[in-house]
Amino acid sequence: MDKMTLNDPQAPLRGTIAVPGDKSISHRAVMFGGMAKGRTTVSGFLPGEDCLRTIECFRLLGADISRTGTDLVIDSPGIDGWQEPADILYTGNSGTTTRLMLGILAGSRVHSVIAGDESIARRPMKRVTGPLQQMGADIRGRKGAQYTPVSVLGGPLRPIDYDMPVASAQVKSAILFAAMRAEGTSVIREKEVSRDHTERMMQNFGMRVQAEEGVITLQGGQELVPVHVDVPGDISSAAFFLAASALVPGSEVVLENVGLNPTRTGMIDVLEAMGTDFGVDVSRSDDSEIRGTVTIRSSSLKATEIGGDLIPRLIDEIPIIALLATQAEGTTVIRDAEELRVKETDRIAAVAEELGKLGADIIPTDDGMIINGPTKLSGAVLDSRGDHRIGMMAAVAALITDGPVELRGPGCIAISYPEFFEHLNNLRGN
Ligand code: SPQ
Repeated sequence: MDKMTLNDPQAPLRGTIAVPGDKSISHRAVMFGGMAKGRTTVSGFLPGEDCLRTIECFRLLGADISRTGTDLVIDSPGIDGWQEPADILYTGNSGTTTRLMLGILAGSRVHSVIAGDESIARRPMKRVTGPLQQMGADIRGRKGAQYTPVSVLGGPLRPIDYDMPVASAQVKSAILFAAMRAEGTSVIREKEVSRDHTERMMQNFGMRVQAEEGVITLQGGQELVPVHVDVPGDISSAAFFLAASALVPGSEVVLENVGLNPTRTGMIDVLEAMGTDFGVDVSRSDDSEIRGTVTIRSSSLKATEIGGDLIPRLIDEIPIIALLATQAEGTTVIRDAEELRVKETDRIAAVAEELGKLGADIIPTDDGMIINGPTKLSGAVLDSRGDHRIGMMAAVAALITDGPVELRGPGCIAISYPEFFEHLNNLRGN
């Protein structure tokens, strides 16, 4: 499916959906299960393309992984029992798989080569390979291991004391995985706290890790004890329906099982600042990941300012927040978000150009954008640019245009949300 036409704008969204599993947590569940010796089980796994790539990598390393829908059973010989992969570890479009695997493989006993698609080949890897090399990792790759393909010869590692130059959970997690295998204590300092699913899952798998005010301390050489992981729904996927329901008059949507980890809930803060009509009901906080139900109704919106330590808490939601801002009264300013330029696409350029085709008034800046609203949006031909979040932003934008939108390249949405169009149709009564 390389294009589709999105018709019938303005039809309200009504009903309840269970949000699919969190992508970040699904990757990590497979990674921890693949490293731990014995049987790990997972429920609520996201069978999106990126997470399926992670499963394939661990199969090549010798883990036996069976999947029934969103349930996984992982039987692993443990990291010290892995086999040398007979093929390249292909990570597709997944930055999380690529970067976290580098940290895991650095302290393993196998030689491997990692490569992904043309988007991954453009994304910066030195932010991970640099600190891993400081730990003694034998990593080589294109342009001094700045870009994939990268080869990793696993071996003994030194601990590290590292000040993170960028707020990135992928960099932090890759270093933490390597630090698990190093002899001694590693310390990582974050300027702004990024998502902490790796630290939480380390504790679930029986490890001791200290994380306080952006300083993470980990003693290497600890054993992982396999457990059951119940993955909550992905707030980054929920974000598209939160926005759709806020935008289309007459809508009321209930989103169940939404992960509400405080390092991920920046979107909720923005919905509040913009004056949307929503409620959050925490249903479970008895395990390490909080989850709950979010109900949201169509609302009039006001502009807001987004920057600083809020950015890592909503980095993947900025495209859909930008769409909300086009319908808000006033000028919304997004700053400190230069990381958007090195995602699956340059998301600052993609948002400004694609929404601009509909008539939105968005001025891109080096580290964000300035959005003047409200503006009337008209139908046009939009391109996902192979980026799932841009594709979903375009599909939600099509709900409020005054004519049909043709979306080129909708297939990439399956990277993080395979049931997106099914859920959208259900909520619109189709
Ligand atoms: O895996 P990938 O492609 O990097 O996914 C994205 C996304 O939009 O789904 C980013 F493009 O999410 C990242 C997120 O931006 C997932 C992630 C994680 O699971 O650790 C952390 C964030 O990236 P970063 O670079 O800030 O660490």
